[in-house]
Amino acid sequence: MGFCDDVKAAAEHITAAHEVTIISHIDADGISCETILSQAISRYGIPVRSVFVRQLEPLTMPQVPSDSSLKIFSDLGAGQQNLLEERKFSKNEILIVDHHVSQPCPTEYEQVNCLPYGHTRMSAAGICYLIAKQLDTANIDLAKLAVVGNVGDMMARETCGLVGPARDVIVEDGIRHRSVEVRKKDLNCYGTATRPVYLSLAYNDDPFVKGISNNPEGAKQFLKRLGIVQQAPTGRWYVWEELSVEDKRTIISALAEQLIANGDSVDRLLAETYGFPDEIPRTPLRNAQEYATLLNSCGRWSKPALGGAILRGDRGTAYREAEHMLKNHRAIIRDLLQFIIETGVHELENLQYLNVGNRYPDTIVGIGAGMALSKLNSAKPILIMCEVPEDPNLTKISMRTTERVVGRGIDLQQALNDAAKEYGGGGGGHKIAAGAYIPKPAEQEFIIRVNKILGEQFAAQGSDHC
Ligand SMILES: [Mn+2]
Repeated sequence: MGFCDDVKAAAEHITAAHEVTIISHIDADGISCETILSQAISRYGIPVRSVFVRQLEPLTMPQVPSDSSLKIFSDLGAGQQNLLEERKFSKNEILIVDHHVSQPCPTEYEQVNCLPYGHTRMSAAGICYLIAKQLDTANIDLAKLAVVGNVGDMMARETCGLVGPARDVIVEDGIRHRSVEVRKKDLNCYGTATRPVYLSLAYNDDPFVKGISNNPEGAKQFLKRLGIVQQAPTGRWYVWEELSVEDKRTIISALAEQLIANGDSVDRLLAETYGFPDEIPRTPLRNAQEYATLLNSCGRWSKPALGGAILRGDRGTAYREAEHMLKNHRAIIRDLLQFIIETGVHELENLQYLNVGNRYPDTIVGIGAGMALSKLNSAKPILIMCEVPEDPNLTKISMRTTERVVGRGIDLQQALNDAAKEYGGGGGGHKIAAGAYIPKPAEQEFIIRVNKILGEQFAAQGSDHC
């Protein structure tokens, strides 16, 4: 059986159901999964309802109903099949659509997972889309949502663009449907639809351009020297997507020259990016990255269904509420960032760490850690601890690092997973960003353990890191 056979089998499983419950994750990928599946299934004429969980764990399992519906787990489930078994779910009432590592389980639940087939750069929303297309080729309008989910899960990050089936099938479908626009060799930069150009450049540190990254005034002067008109006659700042092709080219060439002059690599300067021409200009809905941030902020503030409403096309109340939430999300992250910088981190040989206690919601601590990294010693991964509101005995760990450090052999997912296991906790994520839950009393020992594992990873690669 190949991956396509699994997709077909999943579609057949769905069409045989009289009712479906979708259990999905609350991040951009999970929210996209839920909307894609629920749209495709209800279009097929099967009643469907959805439940969002921040993680599938004993605490959240009661949200999964015990009824006769087919329960589809999307963007989660592969690694938690033991929980399904404990609940005594039978094989035919479960379908798992996931892209995380699967856990062996005596009951062989039906699963569509791209990982065993070597598709490591496709998110769960990508698989959901393939199933939706199998149900009806008219579901091609959902390709755009799958692009948002994939980009939201950082599937385009390391390779500066989507690759594999996410690119060859999903993006191509989006282009054909005219709802996705591919910009080859675009600037690899965030905020191209909403931020003044100089801020987009200044907030970008991948690649890090001396004098521009982390330096808004430097970025503004850089553009001025190039003769770029940065403001409209009204005083409003132009965003990247509004600039002419010539202006964009001028800026990209000058950035390349700057990198080369500093002896830095230009490898990550350009990326393939995905725009949505049917959305209103200068809104976060105009490109996959910013759209995903909007969805993530909905999820992180416990309103995943609001993100779903936007994916379904609500540009009225839901969109206004989400925009408001995004603003709030950013303000709190800025505050967290400030807190991290002001408080300072403790440095060990291979990592730097900080405990923020209960000051910030555990759902945003990882983002703050990632942003703080560029203002700290980015050669050392950062580890942030915080309290878990639902369980005072647990500590949530979030770790972030950079592409450069990943290139030196660091795998945070592996490090946290290995260390957390020793304390009866669990971890997950990616090489560049990972998280784990551990018992609170083990905090200090745990950090020392992670520091040691990271040292081994650096050594295995033979790199002299810091
Ligand atoms: Mn995912």
